[in-house]
Amino acid sequence: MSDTETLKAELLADVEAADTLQALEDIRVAALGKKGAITAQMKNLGGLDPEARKAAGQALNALKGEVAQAIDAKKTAMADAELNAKLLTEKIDVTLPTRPEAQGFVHPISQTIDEVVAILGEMGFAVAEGPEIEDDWYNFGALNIPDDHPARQEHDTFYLPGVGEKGRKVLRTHTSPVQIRTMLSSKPPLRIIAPGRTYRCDYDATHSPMFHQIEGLVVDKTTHMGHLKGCLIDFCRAFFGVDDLPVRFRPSYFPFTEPSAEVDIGCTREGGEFKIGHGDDWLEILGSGMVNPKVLQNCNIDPSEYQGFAFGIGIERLAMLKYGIPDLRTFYESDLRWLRHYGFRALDVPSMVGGLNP
Ligand code: 2NL
Repeated sequence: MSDTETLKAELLADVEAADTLQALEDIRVAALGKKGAITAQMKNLGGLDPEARKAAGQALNALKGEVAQAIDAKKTAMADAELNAKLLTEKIDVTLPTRPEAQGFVHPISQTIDEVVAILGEMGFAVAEGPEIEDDWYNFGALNIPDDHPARQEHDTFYLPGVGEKGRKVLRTHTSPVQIRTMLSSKPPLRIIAPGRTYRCDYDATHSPMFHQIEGLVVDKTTHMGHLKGCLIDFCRAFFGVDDLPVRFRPSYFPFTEPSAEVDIGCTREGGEFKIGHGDDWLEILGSGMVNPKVLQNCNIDPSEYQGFAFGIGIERLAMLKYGIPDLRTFYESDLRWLRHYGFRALDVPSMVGGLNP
């Protein structure tokens, strides 16, 4: 056997016999390191004649490769053996809770819309949607809001450049145009709610230029004021989670309803303390009325055959009252600490099953 072959046999036997990563590393250094056996033989090549040097050089290079490969293979085998041993002894406890992960929060506006939709959905209302950029007629004209009504003034409504088929373009100031569009596109009986963003040119402690509303509309042949009252009393009691919540209907005026009523709930304001649910004071929470026959007519519904009731609810106000949020402006500041405090876990899905206020 040549020197190279002897060295190869020795090194491969050493690798085979090694039983720790450190032993393998020692072999690598002893063979391929600066002062290693193969390196030493490489250095001797200079003394050989060219023919012999070429053959010996090739053999040494091949040996280097084989030894390095044998060490790698052994390393992999050792890692596999270690893993197999671990798998045999370790068990995974699938009953352990998962590790906590950063989770987002549902914004109180979204939560409140979901709760209102859950209550009214249970009563049989279907959700309807429509564009936030509207034509003047869907937002004002169809609703019997006269041309000189203060709401139409430039300083109350965001007008956009351009004119649609039905008048100037506006950012809708309420979600009523969704109901107008639904009345025009489908036949009564109707029972719909329209939640969404609305816009008015107004900004102070209690007004934001963008805010949220839910409006409701029922149209049928026998719909009357008693339905309006029953529906809204049930809604207020379910939303605030107070079974005997006092609810009061106070005469009011809207161009799109006749008669109109504002709805108040019982509360107390004593010694700086404010509480919903009982007491001798009242708090306004929504507006309502029987749909003005002119509005039905504008939507091609015959008012001698059909009647309807409608209502409008401001979401921000409901959320502030129910969840004790003192400042309207904080809703839109995107402050994550605020959201962590006032927000809801994604799995707190509002539903009437088991009540909204567990
Ligand atoms: C309020 C008042 C209200 C309506 C909205 C309505 C919609 C159609 C026809 C008739 Cl399509 N009425 N909506 C009716 C009464 C009151 O909102 O104070 N909202 C915060």
